[in-house]
Amino acid sequence: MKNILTLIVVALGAILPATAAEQLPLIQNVNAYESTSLNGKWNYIVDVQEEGYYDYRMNPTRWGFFQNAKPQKPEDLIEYDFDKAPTMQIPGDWNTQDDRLFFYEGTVWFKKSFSLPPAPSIRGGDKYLLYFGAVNYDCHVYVNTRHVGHHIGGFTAFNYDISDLLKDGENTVIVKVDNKRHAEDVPTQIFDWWNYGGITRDVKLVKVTPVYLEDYNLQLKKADAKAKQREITFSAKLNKKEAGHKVTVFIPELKLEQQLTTDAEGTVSGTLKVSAKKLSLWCPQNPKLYQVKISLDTSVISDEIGFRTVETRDKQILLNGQPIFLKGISIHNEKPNGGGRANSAEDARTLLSWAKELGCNFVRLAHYPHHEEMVREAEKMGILVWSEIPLYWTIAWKNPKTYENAQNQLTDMIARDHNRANIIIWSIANETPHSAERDDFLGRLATYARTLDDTRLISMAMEVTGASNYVNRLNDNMNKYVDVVSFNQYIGWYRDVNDAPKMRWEVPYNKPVIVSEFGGGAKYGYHGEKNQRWTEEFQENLYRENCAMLDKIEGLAGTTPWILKDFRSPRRVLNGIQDYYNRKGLFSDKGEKKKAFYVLKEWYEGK
Ligand code: GCB
Repeated sequence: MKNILTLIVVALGAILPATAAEQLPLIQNVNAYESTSLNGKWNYIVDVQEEGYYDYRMNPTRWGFFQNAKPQKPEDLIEYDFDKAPTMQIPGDWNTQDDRLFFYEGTVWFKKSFSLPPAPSIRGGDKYLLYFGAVNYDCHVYVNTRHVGHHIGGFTAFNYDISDLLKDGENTVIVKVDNKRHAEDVPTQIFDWWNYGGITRDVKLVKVTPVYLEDYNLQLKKADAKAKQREITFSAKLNKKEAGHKVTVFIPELKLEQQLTTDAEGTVSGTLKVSAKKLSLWCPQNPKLYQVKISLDTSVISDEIGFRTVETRDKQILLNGQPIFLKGISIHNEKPNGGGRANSAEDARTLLSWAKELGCNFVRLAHYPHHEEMVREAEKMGILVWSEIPLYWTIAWKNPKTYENAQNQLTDMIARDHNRANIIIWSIANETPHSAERDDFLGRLATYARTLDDTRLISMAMEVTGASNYVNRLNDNMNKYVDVVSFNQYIGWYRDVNDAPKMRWEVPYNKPVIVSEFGGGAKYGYHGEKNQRWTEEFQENLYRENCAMLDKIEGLAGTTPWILKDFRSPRRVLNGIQDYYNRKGLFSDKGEKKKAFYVLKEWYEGK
């Protein structure tokens, strides 16, 4: 019997590439570690029929492209060669780097070779994590021909321990990336943004000690306005369940320090007490970040962390105990000039400086987690953030795998950013059609989100369905799960703008309200009467009417109009006007301001 089993295992092993490494929970604050960047030119092979993965009977082939094979003898037949393949810049989407791939949705293989400096340290006991900021959508990762892991989800970071696969001299990473859309995926088959494929965020090899800080969390506890003393909770978790490691948290500027020792779970938790007078709270007018040093045994990492509280009171959102109106704008993670995935701090600074110019203190990073730099730069600039997962429109509510996928993406979004003071809202969905299955799915997700983070607010972009005449009454069973009731509305675009003054909005829940979208399209430089669709004047008038209408909503705590900049969408096909851009931006795709920009700016100045 044992022999038969062994035979089966060996036979399977010959067909399927065995996974040789482990996907680990995401390391907190990856930038704090010594690392080798694997950004730059990667060779790529477009593989329309997945020839490099399946054999001609559609079974995974052991001779796949991950073998990076080379002919050994003159007669050898190998029908691919990464070293002769073209290169593209990583991070980067493939759609804007190769004209042939503009509309392409399918599989592309990528290859990068690197040497480790200095190779002997591999044997010195350090661990090496292969980290990807994001790969859209489904990828298989191979190191030196061995399968390292399979990751699903286009906007979240992940890392593998590849220490045992590295060798002296040249090492090779090969990634099979597939961005085909499927009904059971998150997002699903249709969505109003470009399905940019590829390795769209940074790739690096991160050096860590065998036992390292997998996660840590610092949060300011809510307190009474008159409290003389404030408390910062601190917790941390090692990658190993080992007791007896020394963890110290130190905030030099506040002269706060606490030494802790890990328990059998490899975790620590403590509380730092600081006088309220000494602590400068993070807020848009004062985006104060403190240097925080965390040491584990003999190694130290550092982070910049802000302290603030966020909560709701009836229909108000309170930041540091004070009501705040969220003057926001929605943003896609696209380059400021033209299309293409944004993937640098510079892109982030440009987009966010436009939001600042508009008078914003808040941005909705739609419709998926953005590049980490977007959040970090916003935090430095004093801009609050709504962060969301791509649970958009008609999700396969009954499919357990879809739920698992959504939950994983939510976990990874929160794992990366839970120490960012500027993130105040986790959003779990956008414009989802009502049904019992949807309520069950989203209810579970919201409850789960709270178990991961009970310090922030939970919301989702709802819709007002079944408006009768001019009365729009929000009716969504998800109201009990969210802290903030948000909804999208398009009076003036999908409904007559002249209805705006007559509209009444009723939100029958004692919770703050955010209008998470409103807007309409205009082509920059196209002028006409205010009733002429696609003109800047049409959009300008639409904004005027909407701002006046929104002022009448009871409990309005903020807005994030749709959208900062024109963005690529395959659904927007009108020649001469849209040309595959959704034109609802206040800035054109080239960064030119449309007239409506000034209407919103003026409205925000009065708030
Ligand atoms: C919406 C969606 C957003 C679209 C927008 C539009 O409601 O949430 O993703 O791009 O409408 O332009 O229609």
